[in-house]
Amino acid sequence: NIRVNQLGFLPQAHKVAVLPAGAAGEVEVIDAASGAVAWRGRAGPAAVWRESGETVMLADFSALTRPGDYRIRAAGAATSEPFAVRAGVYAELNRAALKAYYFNRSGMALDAAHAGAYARAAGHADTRVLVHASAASKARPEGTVIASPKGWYDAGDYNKYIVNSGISTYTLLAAFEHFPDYFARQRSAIPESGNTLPDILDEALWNLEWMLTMQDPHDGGVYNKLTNLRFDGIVMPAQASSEPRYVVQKGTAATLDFAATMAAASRVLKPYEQQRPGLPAKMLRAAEAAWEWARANPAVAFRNPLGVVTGEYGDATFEDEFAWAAAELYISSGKDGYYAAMKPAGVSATVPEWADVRGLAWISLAHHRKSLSAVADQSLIAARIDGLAAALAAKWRASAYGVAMQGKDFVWGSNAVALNQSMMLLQAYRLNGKRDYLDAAQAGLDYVLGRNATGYSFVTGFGARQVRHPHHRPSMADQVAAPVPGFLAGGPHAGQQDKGDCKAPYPSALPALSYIDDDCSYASNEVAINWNAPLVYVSAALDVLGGA
Ligand code: G3I
Ligand code: 9MR
Repeated sequence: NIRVNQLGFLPQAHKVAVLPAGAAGEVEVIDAASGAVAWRGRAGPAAVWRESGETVMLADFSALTRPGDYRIRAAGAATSEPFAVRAGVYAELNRAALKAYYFNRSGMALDAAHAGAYARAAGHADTRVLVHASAASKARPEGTVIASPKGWYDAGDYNKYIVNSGISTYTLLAAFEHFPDYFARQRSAIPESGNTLPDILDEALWNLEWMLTMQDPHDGGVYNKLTNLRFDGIVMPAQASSEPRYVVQKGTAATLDFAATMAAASRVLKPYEQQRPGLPAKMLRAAEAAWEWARANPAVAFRNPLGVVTGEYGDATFEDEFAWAAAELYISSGKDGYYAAMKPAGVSATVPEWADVRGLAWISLAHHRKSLSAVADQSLIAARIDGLAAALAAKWRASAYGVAMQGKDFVWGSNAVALNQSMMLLQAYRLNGKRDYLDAAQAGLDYVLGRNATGYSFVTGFGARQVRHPHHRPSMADQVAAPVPGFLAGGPHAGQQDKGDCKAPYPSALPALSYIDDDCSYASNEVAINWNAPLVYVSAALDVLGGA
């Protein structure tokens, strides 16, 4: 079958479809309603995509810039799903991807006015959470009751994890920091939409306020997670177990991710000081206290304590978290000591993920480069950003599928790898305007919206062949047929690490095909806040930058 981004493209975008090798080289883009030929051209040479075992050809129809609804056809293949060409083509996607965070709010009832068919009662108020034995201290012995309300559920489960909250919340803040006008207009119809803050900041605040409660005020350290001892059943939040929830062990990664996120938030919220008096300063103080704790406790790895079996987000290397926290503290506090503490010459740039956040440091430094103090090495910042983008663009250029995704990228949550690759490419495009970087970033969004080996559009509610059965407790337990919209499914996962639990068979052992649209497949079809965040970023960025 012909694979194409099922949502579509801005008029000036790079536009590519993937054709099976059996199709004719002659390709037509036709008007979806009238069938009139809008573009005619030839596909490129056939090549094998090792990741899916397919032999395919690429058709580049970028020359088609006239707005409309289209399909692609070629003899020997089924006509493609429909897609649009128009300005602002990602606005609805972006709105829904942001709204997904509202749908995953802990401790809040979702009313019909904002949630429609997905209205539900509140769950997990978390106003009486216990300090777990693993987190006990003199000031807060085991069993101490603390309040830790709000925040987003991490994913398809109902726990709240600081490590994953850090990268997710930061990515939303960065989206706003980079594209403030776009998000000043973007309305996600949340209860706070009527106030004077942009919705994306109101949404981020819901989680930031929770994160603040996860810091021990006595020493600045941050608990790894707020969790049940075991995962809740497949029930709605209000029906979840009434067993106690716990904050567990403090750790270096959680504390530094907290420091970085709070430092960034203090800066992004500064202009809104009047709406939240004292909050930006409080966040910066919290960030500095966390930093000090991590300096004194530089290698506290987190492993699930005995009896706790929920998500671990265990990470035993901390250079990247130190670098990211130092960079954010440097930018937000203006203190040169933090730049030195980052040891930037030894920090490479990589595609961000929850366990590797060094790329986020470079994103922030690059965005703020013009206002950094003299200690910052401007050419190093540019070289790191461009170096990573050049490497990704080289893979994209060499790929039979026209994507940067390759074998080792098909991890648990691979769709977010594709989008985080795009996010890094976009940083380079913003820096130096090299067109290839914009086009390679576009390919990452195309990939999750249908130009992939499964043929699915991986965002619930979007695309002609969309994911229908994500591993997401509310989507599974509510009585609504369609899943909660705006969520990105995890995507193909070569490790297939849910095989023992999920009865549905994987269709293939190949990485790019290791995906099942079945709600039992938590390793390929769960949703998660850290996967949706680059979707928010990239859809906004392409709507803004791709319009030129
Ligand atoms: O670090 C090792 C590496 O050394 C090894 O070579 C490789 C090969 O398997 O595995 C690497 O570890 C992987 C780890 O992620 C770090 O990337 C694990 O296999 C893999 O199982 C693990 O997956 C994580 C998964 O939880 C299981 O812990 C995902 O990244 C993470 O996104 C996912 O997050 C879950 C939360 O725990 C709970 N809430 C839902 C959320 C989404 O599914
Ligand atoms: O539902 C859980 C999901 O959110 C996690 O990401 C996943 C991996 O930690 O685990 C899921 O829970 C499963 C558990 O690990 C094993 N028994 C089946 C559970 C799913 O229903």
